[in-house]
Amino acid sequence: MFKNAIVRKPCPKMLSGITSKDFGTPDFQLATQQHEKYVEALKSCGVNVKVLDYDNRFPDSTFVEDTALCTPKCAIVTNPGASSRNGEKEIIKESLMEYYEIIEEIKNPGTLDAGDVMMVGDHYYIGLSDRSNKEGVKQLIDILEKYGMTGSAVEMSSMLHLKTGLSYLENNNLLVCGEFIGNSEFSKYNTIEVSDEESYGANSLWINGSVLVPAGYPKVLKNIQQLGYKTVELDMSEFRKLDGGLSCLSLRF
Ligand code: CIR
Repeated sequence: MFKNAIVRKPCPKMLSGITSKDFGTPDFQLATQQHEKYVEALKSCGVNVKVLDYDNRFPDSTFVEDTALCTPKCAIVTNPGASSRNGEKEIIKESLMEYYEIIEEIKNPGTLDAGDVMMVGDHYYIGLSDRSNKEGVKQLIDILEKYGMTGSAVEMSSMLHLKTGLSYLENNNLLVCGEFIGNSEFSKYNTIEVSDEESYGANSLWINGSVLVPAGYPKVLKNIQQLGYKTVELDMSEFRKLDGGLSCLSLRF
């Protein structure tokens, strides 16, 4: 169960955030409204939400998930792999100090975005993406083992982050999309395949028994509901324009 979440409001500068898509420029006002609804949804799942002010120095800083991994034993501040985002690690560290006595850090030459990290109990799958390199993954595994947890690297080739195409919904249920379909590392789970046309829905978010699902992906929604979860649909259009999904907008612990 998650007790806490940390989010950061989107900033006006988000218009120049990183994107690989051609979905247009985000509308800052609309993004702010969508973010408020996201916070409400987290609260409705019983989580205390700390809402951090926006920081216009970092266009992508609303995607807090990438900047830290929050485990039950310690927080690990990452070393974000995109240069325009790297400084976000300093500003998240201050906030984590309110919650954690132990804060570890991924250090150069290791890079890591925690969007590449998927938690399954006390095991963490870590994607080797363009943002997270071998050294960063190794450092993270070493830190996890120091505190009695485990980690394993997952090879990947095309997706931005591991959780762009994988979401663990607890109870052995795993949403799987694109390059991860058929990957034997995940064969022990009850895998629910997400088609390419609904791929954005593969980043759905389990919170305390409910699942937040991006609006507009009816097959994903139906499949999740058939597993017995209560669902909350959220419009994510403005964050999608910057390759950001539901999980990217919060740290949960
Ligand atoms: C980026 O490219 O870093 C941002 N525009 C999107 C980050 C999305 N984060 C995530 O998937 N965890």
